Amino acid sequence: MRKNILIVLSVLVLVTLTAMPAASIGDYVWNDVNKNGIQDDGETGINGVKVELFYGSGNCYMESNECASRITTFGYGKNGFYVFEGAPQDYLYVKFNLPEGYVFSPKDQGSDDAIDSDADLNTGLTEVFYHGTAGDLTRDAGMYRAEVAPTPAIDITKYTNGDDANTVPGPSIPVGSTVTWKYDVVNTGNVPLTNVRVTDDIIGDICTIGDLAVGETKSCAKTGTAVEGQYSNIGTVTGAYELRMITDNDPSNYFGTTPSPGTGTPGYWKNHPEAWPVDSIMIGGITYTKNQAIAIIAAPVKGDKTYTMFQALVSAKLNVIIGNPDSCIADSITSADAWMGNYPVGSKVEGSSQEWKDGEPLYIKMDNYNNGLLCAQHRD
Ligand SMILES: [Ca+2]
Ligand SMILES: [Ca+2]
Ligand SMILES: [Ca+2]
Ligand SMILES: [Ca+2]
Repeated sequence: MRKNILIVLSVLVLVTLTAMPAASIGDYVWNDVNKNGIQDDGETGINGVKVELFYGSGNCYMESNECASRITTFGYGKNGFYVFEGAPQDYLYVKFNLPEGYVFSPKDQGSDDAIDSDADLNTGLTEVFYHGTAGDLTRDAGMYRAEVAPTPAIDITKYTNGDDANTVPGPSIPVGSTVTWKYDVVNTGNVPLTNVRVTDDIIGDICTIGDLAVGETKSCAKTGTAVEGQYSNIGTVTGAYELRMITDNDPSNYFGTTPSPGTGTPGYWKNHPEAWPVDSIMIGGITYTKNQAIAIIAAPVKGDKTYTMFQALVSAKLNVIIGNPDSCIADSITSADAWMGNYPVGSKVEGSSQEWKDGEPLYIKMDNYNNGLLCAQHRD
């Protein structure tokens, strides 16, 4: 009950107020701006607060088979109003449910129960009181917005070509192509920040953002040219709240790759002598000139598998020499070289022989490699 109720009553709501049923319990939840627990002039009601009524036993007061509750609203000339009409004559208490972000005012301040707060600071419960026939509109709750401690915080996410890429190796990027680093900065605290700027441990200054409001995001970007191998850099943001400095950092990575030239088959190496990276090649411990090797590749096989193995091995070796990855084929090349050491070109190994049973798996592996089916793509 507000202390200026008489003024209100006399001016506006005489008729409605006097119509309030007897034996009502109410009636007010207010914004106690000065936090003193007293309903002062100028302090206004808070609508939308849930209020419940209980018996002293702890059982709720029932209406229509449900626990009775009210939501504070405008009524009888004021906001923050609630009333339980026709409440029972019994020992009762009221529960005020604190809205998010509010705290209760101190209870039972001063000597006038009509203008104080009655909610327990922790539970929101009034004390148990006996409710007679007269009604009781002194069951009020003061509350105010809780002060939140300033918590400056900032977050940076750094991307390489759109990839957060926090762990190595990160995306593969062809050497010489453009790399774009993006730095997203968010004010994740509850206070605005000043002097926000972004640097990079490799590139240096990235940008000056300046002021950054709570929840605001700003982005900066920088471009460069991809270099070979593993590249890692870390973006760092700094900002200030009053005299406090805050910072965050985030890495990203890429791996600069040189595109492999692609593999060729025996047919390719036979028809493109200009593409050979060497003038001679050693097969099975014997050195062949380029022309000799091409002549052997071109020669009819006539059922002699040594020619088949020779073609595949020369091609595989050339494909590795020109820069194709060899992790999948190096062992097979070594074994095929040893096989050719035992069975040189022209030694007439037949397809049905044990020798070819030993050699054929090596041949198949190299043939797949030369056709771009293993760890290197075909040159086409
Ligand atoms: Ca007050
Ligand atoms: Ca009181
Ligand atoms: Ca009161
Ligand atoms: Ca990152």
